[in-house]
Amino acid sequence: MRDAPGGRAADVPRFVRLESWVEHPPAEMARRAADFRREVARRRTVREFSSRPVPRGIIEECIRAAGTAPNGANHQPWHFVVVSDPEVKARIRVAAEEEERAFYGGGAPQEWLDALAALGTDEHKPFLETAPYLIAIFAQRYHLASGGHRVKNYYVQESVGIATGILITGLHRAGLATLTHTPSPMGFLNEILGRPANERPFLILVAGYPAEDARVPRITKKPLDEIATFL
Ligand code: IYR
Repeated sequence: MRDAPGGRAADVPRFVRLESWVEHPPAEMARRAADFRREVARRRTVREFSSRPVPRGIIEECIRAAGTAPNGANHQPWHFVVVSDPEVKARIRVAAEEEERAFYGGGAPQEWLDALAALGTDEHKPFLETAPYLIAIFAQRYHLASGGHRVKNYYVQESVGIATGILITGLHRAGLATLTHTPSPMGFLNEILGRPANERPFLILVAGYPAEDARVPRITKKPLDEIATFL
């Protein structure tokens, strides 16, 4: 039997009933929205990690959740490489710190460095070795169809960004801290992790427990009336 587009067998119906939908009464919706807001508002980006191990199943489950993200044409243009091997983490640290030395040592415009001053970041990235997991997220600009020809992906940055947001939120909800780390350029990740040319590194998500004495910058989030307009 020939497969229809999307891997669907030709005699399988194109649409199915929306069976997964769950409706909540308005009061319950309000409670759930507020609970969620409180839960995500507790999330802080952490830069000091503990080396305490984390069961791999938690990471797997959160990546499964990320893989449900809405995305362009349902091509699911992402790949997650989960690194726990200390040798691979060490190689990533060496390569990332090399880029960061160039960035902080004169590559970045002064305006950018001034903007980062409040976060206290510098070229030293020990968390790349300390944290139990580095999740390298790749965005697939195109993929190869079964015949070997290139098929373009759509809204790749948006799709991978949304999936990454779900991943971060899932890890937080499970009880893990994360850090979005973006050394620039990140081409070294393709080489170290053996990823193909159609994949661009999107970011490294560092995941684990915070160090016991972890500190975070004193920052605030904008209030609703600054970030939203209701017409
Ligand atoms: N990639 C660098 C610099 C950096 C840039 C931004 I924008 C940040 O919000 C934080 C850091 C680093 O990781 O230090």
